[in-house]
Amino acid sequence: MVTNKQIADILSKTADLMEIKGENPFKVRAYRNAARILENSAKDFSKLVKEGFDLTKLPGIGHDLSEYIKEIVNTGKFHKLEELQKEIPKGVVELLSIEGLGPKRVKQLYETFGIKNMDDLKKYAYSGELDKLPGFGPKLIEKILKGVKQLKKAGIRFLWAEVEDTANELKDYLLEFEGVETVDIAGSFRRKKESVGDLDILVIAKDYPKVSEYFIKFHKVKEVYSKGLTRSTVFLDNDLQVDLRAVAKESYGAALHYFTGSKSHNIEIRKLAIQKGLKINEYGVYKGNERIASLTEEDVYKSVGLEYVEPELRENRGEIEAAMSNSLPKLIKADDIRGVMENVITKEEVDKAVLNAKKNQFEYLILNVDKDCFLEINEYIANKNRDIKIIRCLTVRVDENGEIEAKEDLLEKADFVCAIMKEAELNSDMQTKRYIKALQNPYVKVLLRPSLREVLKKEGVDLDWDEVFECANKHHKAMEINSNPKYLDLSDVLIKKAIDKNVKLLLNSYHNSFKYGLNQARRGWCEKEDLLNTFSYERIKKFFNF
Ligand code: DGT
Ligand code: CA
Ligand code: CA
Repeated sequence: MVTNKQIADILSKTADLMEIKGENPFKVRAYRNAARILENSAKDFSKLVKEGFDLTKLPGIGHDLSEYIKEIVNTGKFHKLEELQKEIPKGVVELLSIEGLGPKRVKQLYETFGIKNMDDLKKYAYSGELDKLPGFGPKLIEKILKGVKQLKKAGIRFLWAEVEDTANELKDYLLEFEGVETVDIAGSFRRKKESVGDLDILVIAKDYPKVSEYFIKFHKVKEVYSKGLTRSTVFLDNDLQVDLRAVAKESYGAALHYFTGSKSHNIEIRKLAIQKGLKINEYGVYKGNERIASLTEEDVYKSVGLEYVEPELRENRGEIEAAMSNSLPKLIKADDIRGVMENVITKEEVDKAVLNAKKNQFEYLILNVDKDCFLEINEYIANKNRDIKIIRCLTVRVDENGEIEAKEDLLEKADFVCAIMKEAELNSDMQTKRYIKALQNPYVKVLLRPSLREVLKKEGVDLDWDEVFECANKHHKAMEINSNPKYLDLSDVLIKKAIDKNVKLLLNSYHNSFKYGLNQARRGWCEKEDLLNTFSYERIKKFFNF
């Protein structure tokens, strides 16, 4: 379902681009008004459209806009915006994110100097030529310079797994310094989000100025952006931003809660506090002038009537209601896992997977083998006892029509069969049908890389997941959580949806990377019973019927 906010964003983005292009100002204003109406309306526009309600009956929405809103609700896209995005260079649009630059000024910059991206803007801003433009005073130019400097880097995001080592190294580095008592990396990193924008580090230290001197000498620091009395910001050699904040011991819990976020979780907690006549900020929870909680996060939650919420759940996806009614999930832990699936192509990879499984003290190992090397690997497994139960899984591809591409005699040789969908350009309806057909195939037991997404790179397929998960549940089929940090497919949101529909999940590791999949599972509210990897060998056997 498209939310009002999403529709409004599309309309106001369209208005921005129309203005940059120099279209009729009255039309531009009509789009902006419509966006505002949508954003402030208590009615759910998606629902109105689906119910066939005549939108032109609402103030401020004429015939054209009504059609546009229908298009956005029904397709999730807007043709006019897509046309404008083709016409106007992407870099020009990005200039809008600089504070002080609206569409009018961006248009001036583009038309007068041909400035079409951040780099152009930076050059002109530093050269002093911008002040030739009417309305560009020294204050605005200073703002632009600041914006360019911050934004260039703030725009990039990193995979969680990509910053993991650096984050841990930094934590150890800080803990080594005399007088540093506690170090925590808060923010999205603590919430184990698949990608992070920057690192937010909190420290309790006797002498913060000395710690911050030490901090900026960390060997990966490339640039010191700011150094203040309680906060410093640096950029590392890979352009990762790191903020260091000094926190007082007595308010550490409140600060850790505040800087762990997410922002929308914090906002909901604050609302809850207000309802109880309390005030909450990064220093504590207050009743009038009296501080009633601040030392630990548990204290903070307790003071607003909630049980402790694990960081991975703090995304405002229902965790606050669940905490209120003591019905938070008992999140899965690494200890619960009795075996993972590993992808192998070569014999060396088989040996390595066995070694890792033993190191992890697993009861069994599921080897996932592509159909092209299945027979060879199968023989290799059969001819050697490895002191661990091995389950042999065959992976086959599913074509555009939902048919699997493998001969029956090969399918019979595996303990169970996984399917992966080939990419296919289909509309949402056809895609859903294709998935359902694949899931109804009696051989297929698990769907791999279900959405074919790539973190930060590619959105997953567009289809009706409710329908697909209902079908999976009905036919007893499982969905993969691919642990490769580049994929993490299913995503946290879809894992939660799958669990809500009672669909079982299977962790697939990639060179022993299952902890990333596990993080994602926790973010998706996964409990022990939801994950096949927590089943005993006998139970797995029963589930897959081999
Ligand atoms: P990121 O860095 O984009 O991956 O995401 P976060 O969640 O780490 O966000 P960041 O670094 O901007 O801020 C860290 C935390 O600080 C955030 O999760 C919640 C808190 N915070 C930041 N700004 C605000 C705010 O305006 N209001 C509230 N309530 N909390 C905020
Ligand atoms: Ca952050
Ligand atoms: Ca930050």
